[in-house]
Amino acid sequence: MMKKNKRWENAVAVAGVVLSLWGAQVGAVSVPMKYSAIVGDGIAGFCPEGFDPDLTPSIALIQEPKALSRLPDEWDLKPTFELNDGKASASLVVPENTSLYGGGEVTGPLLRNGQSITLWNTDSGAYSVENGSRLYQSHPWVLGVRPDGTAFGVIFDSSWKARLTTNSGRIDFETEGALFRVYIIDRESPQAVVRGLAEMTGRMQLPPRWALGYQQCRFSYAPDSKVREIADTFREKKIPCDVIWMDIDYMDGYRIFTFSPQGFPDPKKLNDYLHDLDYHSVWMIDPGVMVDPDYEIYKSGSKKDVWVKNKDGEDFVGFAWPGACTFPDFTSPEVRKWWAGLYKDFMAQGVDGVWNDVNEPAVASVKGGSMQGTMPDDTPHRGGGALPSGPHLLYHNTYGRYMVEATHDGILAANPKRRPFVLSRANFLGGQRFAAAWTGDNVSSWEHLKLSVPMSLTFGLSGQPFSGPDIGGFLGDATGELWGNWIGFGAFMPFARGHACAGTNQKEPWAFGQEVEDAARIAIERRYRLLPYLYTLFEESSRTGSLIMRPVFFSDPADADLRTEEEAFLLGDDLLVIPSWASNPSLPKGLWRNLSLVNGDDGKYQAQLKIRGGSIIPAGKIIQNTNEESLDPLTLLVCLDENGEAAGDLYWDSGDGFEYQSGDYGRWQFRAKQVGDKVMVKVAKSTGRQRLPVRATVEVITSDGVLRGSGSLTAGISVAD
Ligand code: MIG
Repeated sequence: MMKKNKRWENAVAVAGVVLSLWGAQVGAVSVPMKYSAIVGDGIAGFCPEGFDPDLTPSIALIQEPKALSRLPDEWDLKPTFELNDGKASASLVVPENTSLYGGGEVTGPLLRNGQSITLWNTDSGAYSVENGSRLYQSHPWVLGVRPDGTAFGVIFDSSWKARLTTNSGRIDFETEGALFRVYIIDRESPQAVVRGLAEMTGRMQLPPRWALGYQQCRFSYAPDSKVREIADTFREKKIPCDVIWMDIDYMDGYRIFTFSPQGFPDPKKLNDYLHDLDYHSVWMIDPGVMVDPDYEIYKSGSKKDVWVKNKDGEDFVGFAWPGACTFPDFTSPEVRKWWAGLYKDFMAQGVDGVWNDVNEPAVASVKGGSMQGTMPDDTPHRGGGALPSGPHLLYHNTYGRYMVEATHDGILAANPKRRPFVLSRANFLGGQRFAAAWTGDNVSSWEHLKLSVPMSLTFGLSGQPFSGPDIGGFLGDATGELWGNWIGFGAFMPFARGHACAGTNQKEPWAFGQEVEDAARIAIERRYRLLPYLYTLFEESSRTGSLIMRPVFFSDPADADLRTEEEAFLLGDDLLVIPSWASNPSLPKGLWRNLSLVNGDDGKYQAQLKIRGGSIIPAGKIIQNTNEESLDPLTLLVCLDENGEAAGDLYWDSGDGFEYQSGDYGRWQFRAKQVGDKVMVKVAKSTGRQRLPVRATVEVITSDGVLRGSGSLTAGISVAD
């Protein structure tokens, strides 16, 4: 079970100061390449002499790559390796005028040239919007786009604490640990490189459709009557909403997997209430387990010996919400199994999804101290399975990632016929396979509102397509002006949840008066009308690794003017979102037409939407939640290109479960063509067992208005000009 490995102790020393694996070397020593090879389509692997997988296991990759062929002579992107006082680093010289992106969860600009960040998952509330703030997740990955629009990406396959510097002309990845391997993807476009990253590190799984709806959270809605009141109010006010979130105050003294006897005496009943109103519920679980000899989870974990130990071999005890806590050592497969098993009874209360928080892990070392700290660097982790034992300095950045793998496995085992939904604050490159991401404790400020666009874009460019901010801002009071403007574009982000910290003002859509309430309703209705398009994008992402929210430069990677655009963004390829506050967005060339989805969606808070010439966007009707029938009627929004043609796709299935994997889905390709003064729209191709709804409406968006027609798509719908 437990993989015996003494060598990590050397690695601690590497990480420390004194010893070096390389003898008494001091200063920088270059390390020769041991081998390099093509390991995939346009993907090369590089391994330095002296690399040892027991010191730097590969964690980001879904499997050990296989050498397929020799590296061709014309392959020009080759990293060099170095040891500096025993600490490994890699550098890559990149072509002049390359635009650099990625690095995972970062503040600062979308374009990463001239930026440097430390990869060390950190609880960092009210983080600075300037580059350099430490955040909750680590992605040792850089995307480069050359002037001609061709692109490459670099995976630094190490989870050791590291510094990633993306200067124009040169990328440096300096770790505090042992040697590691590097993978470089070199392909024709940034889109193809991002798909390559997914081939290497895995894809987001298709979420249940309810997770695409609008979601409402607060730290905390408590007691349960407050939760019911919030749920009732959305329905009364006819503001669409799918999910209500339970933050830590539902617990009994912050003991995970328990419910407060006063505030939440009957969680099953509360979940039933929510389900009856067509909501789903997500409940928080933190990693820290209260040291309490009478507490079942603590007793069970102690009996199974699951806790992280300090270097003297005693249970590591740190302070978190419940006070003194022990922490599961998620590097061990046995511990993950134990953790997964805890979800059976929990999910049986009618819980639909799980939110794993403070899993950097955020640990205060002294009672009452701040939560900024974590475990000491030399805290040992036991590993097991494919993982060697190793120090916290190696495993810190993956604590949340192994936690959410176990959570995911647990909720899937508890409800094998439903798709798991997990949201995690901490994670690591590749962790998109197990959990969605939100951008942590932002602030109700204009700076944070603006930052949320490049943050989510960068998440996507780093392999995590399913992300979003706390809409409206978490910390501090929000004004109606801010909240209205935030929901105006936040409604188009992959993960759309409003949240607020304890002690701040109420931040529900109706908390700021009628004008903002009406604006919020319209913004959220627009999201729900786009559900067929959004779901199609999620399905494509789960299959190919493509992005949902995309940077504007994806529309033309060779257009230098678009490389820094971080106000406007794309949803898929066909919809451009220009937030109300965008001051001077660089927009793609070509034909884009204004798109209206809901009456009154041209108000001051609303993002401007534009549909791409040549595209067909499938839309549904306004619904209050995703349990409702969306596709009857289906609306095809058509914008013809210069040749009078357009095309688009729709994917649809039951919205949960796995039947879609055995053919219970529908995928349709639509084509539109102008013939004389008529536009003919029809299904060009379909696969899967599901049938299209009988009724469909076509809206052709032209320079002088919208032309409408309806009928059956299988027969074809003709719209007269
Ligand atoms: O120490 O659970 O980022 O979303 O509301 C703070 C309470 C703990 C941090 C999360 C935030 C959540 C809060 N949590």
